[in-house]
This record gives sequence, structure tokens and C-alpha cells, in this order.
Amino acid sequence: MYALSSKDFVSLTVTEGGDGRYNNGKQRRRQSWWRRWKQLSRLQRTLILLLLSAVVVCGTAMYPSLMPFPTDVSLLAGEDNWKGMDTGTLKPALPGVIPEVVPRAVPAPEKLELPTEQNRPAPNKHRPVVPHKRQRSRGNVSGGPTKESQGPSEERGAETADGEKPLVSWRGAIIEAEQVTEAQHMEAQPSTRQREAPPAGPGQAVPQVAATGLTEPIDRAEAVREAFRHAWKGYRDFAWGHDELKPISKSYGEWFGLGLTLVDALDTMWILGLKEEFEEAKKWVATELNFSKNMDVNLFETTIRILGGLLSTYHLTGDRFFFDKAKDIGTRLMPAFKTPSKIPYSDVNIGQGKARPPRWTSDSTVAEVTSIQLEFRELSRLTQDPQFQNAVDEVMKIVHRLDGKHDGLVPKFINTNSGQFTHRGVFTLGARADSYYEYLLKQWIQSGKKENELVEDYLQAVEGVKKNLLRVTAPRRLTFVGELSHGRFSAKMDHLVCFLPGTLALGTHHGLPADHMELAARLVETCYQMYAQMETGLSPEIAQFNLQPRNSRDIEVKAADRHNLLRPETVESLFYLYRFTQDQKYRDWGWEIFQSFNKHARVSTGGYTSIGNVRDPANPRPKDKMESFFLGETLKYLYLLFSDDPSLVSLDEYVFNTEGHPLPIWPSGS
Ligand code: DMJ
Repeated sequence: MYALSSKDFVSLTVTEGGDGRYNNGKQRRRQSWWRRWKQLSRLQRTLILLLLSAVVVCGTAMYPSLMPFPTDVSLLAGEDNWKGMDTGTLKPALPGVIPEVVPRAVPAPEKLELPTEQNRPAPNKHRPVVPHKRQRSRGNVSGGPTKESQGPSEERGAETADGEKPLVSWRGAIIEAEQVTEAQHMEAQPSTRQREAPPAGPGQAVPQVAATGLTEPIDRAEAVREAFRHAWKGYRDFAWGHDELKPISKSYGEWFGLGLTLVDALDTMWILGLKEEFEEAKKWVATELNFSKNMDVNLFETTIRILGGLLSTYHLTGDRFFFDKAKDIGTRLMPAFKTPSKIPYSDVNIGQGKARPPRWTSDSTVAEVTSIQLEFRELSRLTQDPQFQNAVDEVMKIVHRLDGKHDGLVPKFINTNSGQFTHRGVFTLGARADSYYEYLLKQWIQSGKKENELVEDYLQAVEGVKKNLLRVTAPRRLTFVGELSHGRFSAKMDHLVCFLPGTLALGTHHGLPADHMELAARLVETCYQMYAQMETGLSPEIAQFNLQPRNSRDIEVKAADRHNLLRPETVESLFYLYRFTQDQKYRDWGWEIFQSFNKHARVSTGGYTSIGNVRDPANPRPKDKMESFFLGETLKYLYLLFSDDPSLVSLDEYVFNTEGHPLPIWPSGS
């Protein structure tokens, strides 16, 4: 049996203090523990020391994982704080400890003035409405060159020459062309609230041409005022507060339910000095125009007609009421820009604040997304809120750097998801692309000619037009702008392209190459001929130009393209050309066109109507619709063409939006 010796076990004997009194002083405790330590055997002391060492080592190793992770981010920020830590065992970031994002100052747009409420840019208040002074016009008063009598052209199909699936645009709606008759095309989106129109009998096929009541010598500007009053009478009597007049049926059509014709016409009334009409319309805007409605509107059309019209009227009148309205509708349109690509959707519900593409595609039209910039940029300048300008500038930046252009020419569609062009390879200056080019130049002018990318893109596009799209007809050497489809040229030109001469002339006026002006002069003559060579003296919607010397006619018209919607582009260009050259022929051409409207489109009971066949003066087939742009643009440009006051909406102070609404050129520094 193994006998334990006194050295074989650890004995910790705790002895009581000698005097029995409680003494917990530091000195006593130290002495007491030291004495006990000395009383231990060497083995005991070694074991205790080993045990303590093991505890210290383990404790040190486990310390980081036992400690709570520091929530003070600053503790982790410095490199030193990570030294010595086994980062392999640490999660790199914990939810909830993401460093706080310090908001960066949003830089104000380059040319955006950010004034206070007090110094918000004042409107370019134009003269108050005054009746036009009757003046004897210069030049040919009662008629211009006689139109050549032309035989009826061959009836042709409406197939497109560009080989792509034909689509018909009716204000933002893309419709399969095959499914739509011409009549449906003209009457697309009729109102469910339309009044019952009496059926058109044979006697009503031709609009009753109303006498103007004007006698020779005629003051041309005054004649335009009279035409406006006549158009307004129809609208006031039969369509008051609705979007469009249907003058034959004496009813109305609704599109957005926003009094489109009335708002589009406000600044025209101011410019023409129609005070009474203006005041009555203003009252309607104040009491009836309500944007808080569950209604889908087209972003582009609402921007150029309603927002543009209100901004322009604010500037001309100085009446803040119009600015408030403009801000309201502009804000309601903003959800359109909430797309994956930042290319806006075509449609917005202004009551619900939701936007969507058309039901059948996620594409938007290139002209639509790039022709809302003048208006939103001006809204930012006035409101001091950069969100409007930022949204539309972003669209221009995206389009600027996109692939798929051809010598500066753009395709017609862009996808709102990918932000890329679609339906590539087809290039036109007409429908779906037209005002892209117009707004490149006009934005550059608006902001004081500083945004180089815009003017560079514009100049490149003009060269692209010259290189790819310009041709001359064989019979009379008329210069026209055709289309290009996958490398194939088509001698087809929309009336819409007739904006181009005016835009080219405006560019030259603002310092761009002089040869743009020469091209403008050639093109505007062609646009005039699109009227003069038709039997009614009114242009078709689309013209086909002859390149073959054996043809005697310069212009043919397909059966489906023979309508005239009272469009403004040619008289718009005549206005610019006259302002810059003072050449009387432009006024005379405009006067001829105006007379043709009076002859074939004026409805005796009030209003003017679109017509279905410009080749048949005996039966031009009235379409029973007066587009809002007839008052917003066509009559305004005609009046300005005939006015003898060059300071009336000076082209050095204003830039017209694509709906004919003048917006101020920003003062330098803004
Ligand atoms: C107007 O709404 C505008 O001028 C637009 O740019 C093109 N279409 C019509 C006029 O034709």
C-alpha cells in the first residue's frame, strides 16, 4: 500500500487572523496572501502558476469572439483597428452597420438659375393685348401665282416603301396600319362623350365655305384675326371646354379631357390681340381646368400643348396664375420618367401618378422623348427645382451616346427598358423623328448656345440629311428630303418635314453655317409647291417626289395620303424665312395657302375642318375635325408672317416650342 507523504498533496490551510478582529486593509490582505503563498510547496506553486497561465492564454484567444462587435463605425474605419485581428473569421460587413451615406450636394444643372422666390425669373411679359392696327399689306393681296391645273393622279395603295411593318401613329398610339381604315385613322380615339353627330348627307360632303366678310384691299394680318375668330366661334358654340371641335357635326371630340384647343390657343389670342376671347378662356382655365383626374395622357402631346401653352402664356401676360397651372401639370407628368432606362413612357395617368408604355410595346417614339426638353427645362428655371431639367437632360445624354445612328440621323423608336434604339435602319425627318432635330437646335438656343453636344449633334444631323436624304426632282428640280430604309432611298416626304426649312434658317440666324439658309430656301419652296401643285391648293399629308425625267409632275400622292389636317409646318417655315430675309414672296405664298384653307376648309357655322382629299376641289371630303394646332400654330404663324412688327415675339428673345408656343431664350448667366 502506498502511504501518502506530506509532500504528495496540496494542502491549503487557511489560518484565521491572530487577534480575531476583522482587518481588511490592503496591507493586511497583501501580507496574508503572500504568507499563504510562501507556505505552499514548490509543486503546488508550479501547478497554480501553470493553471493561471493556461487561463490567461485561453482567455486572450477567445476574447474577440466573446466581445460584442463594435457598432461605432469609426472604430473600424482606421486600418490600425483591424491589425492583429483574424479577419478570416469575421464577417466583412454586418447588416445594420453600413456606413451612413453622407448626402452629396446635388450640383445645380449647368445653366440652371436657382433664384429665390422673390427673384424667380420674371416672365418676358409681352405687350398687352391690343387690337391689330389695320395696315395695307404690301405685295400681292388677292392672289399669287396661278396653280397649274393638274389631272387626277393614279390611285395607289398605301403600302410603305421602307419595308418595315407599317404602323400608324395617332398621337402616341401605335396602330397596326392594316387594321385601320383611313377614316378610322382620322377619327382615332373618339370620345365616348361625343355628342351624336347627324349623319352626313350628300349635301354635307363639301363644307359650306363661309364668306370672310373682308373686302379689298385686304389687311392680311387682319384676315387671319378674322379666321381665328371664326374658328373660335365654332369651338365656343359647339365644343367649349372640350379637346377638339367637330365643326361639320357641330359637336366635339375628347382626347384627354383637358380643353386642349382652348389651352393651345391662349397665347395665340394674346398675340393676335383678341382680348375678350382671351379673358373668357382664362376664366375657363381658372374655374374648370382640373388636372386631378384619373386620366391617361400622352406625355409628349400634353407637354408641348398644355405645359408649353401655359408657360408661354405666363411669359407673355406676366400672370402668375398660368405659371401655377404649368407647375401643376408638369409635376403630374413626372412619373413618366420612372422607367428602367430613364427613357420616359409614352403615357401617364395624371391623377394616379402612374405611367406606362402603350399596351403593345415597351418602345417610345424618339421624337416624343426628345421634344419635351424646352418645356421641362423652362419649368425648372422658373420653379428653381432641378428635377424637371435633370429628367429631360438625362434623356438627351442617353440618346447622344447611343449606337444605331447613321451620320447623326436617328431611328424612330427607343426602348424604355433597355434604353436602346429599336426598329433600326430606317431614317426620316418626318413622323416620329422630326422634332428630335428641331429640339437639338432649340435647346442650344434656349440656354445661350453653350451646350456643345446639342449643336454638334444638330450639325452632324444636317450633314447626314445632305449626304443621305436630299434629292432633286427631275421635272422642276425641287429639292426634297426623302427617307432611308435599310440602305434603300424612298422619295417620300411627310408634310411634317416642312418644319426643317424654318429650323435651318433659325440656325443660320444664330450663327450656324450660311449654307443652311440656302438649303432652307430650297426646301421651303418645295413645301410651298406641295400646296400649289394640288388642286385644292392644300398639301397632302405625304408627298411622293418624282426622280424620273419622263414624269411631268414633281409630286404624286398616294390615295391614303391625300388628307390635310390643317398642319402648320409650311407656314411656320414661311414665317422664319420672311423674318430673316424680308422677301415678299414668302408672304405671298403664305397668303395663297391661307386662302386655300378659307376656300376648302372653312365651315360656315364656325370652325375649320381637316379634309380627306386635297386633289378634289369639288369634293375635298371634310373630315369633321379641327385640330388644336390649327389655333395653336397655323393661324399664329400666319399672323406673325403678315404682321409688320418684327418685334412681335422677337426671334432673339424667344424660341418657339414644337407646338408654336414661344418660350424665352434664357438671359446669359441663367
Ligand atoms: C403639332 O402637334 C406639333 O407641331 C408637332 O411637333 C407635330 N405635329 C403637330 C402639327 O403638325
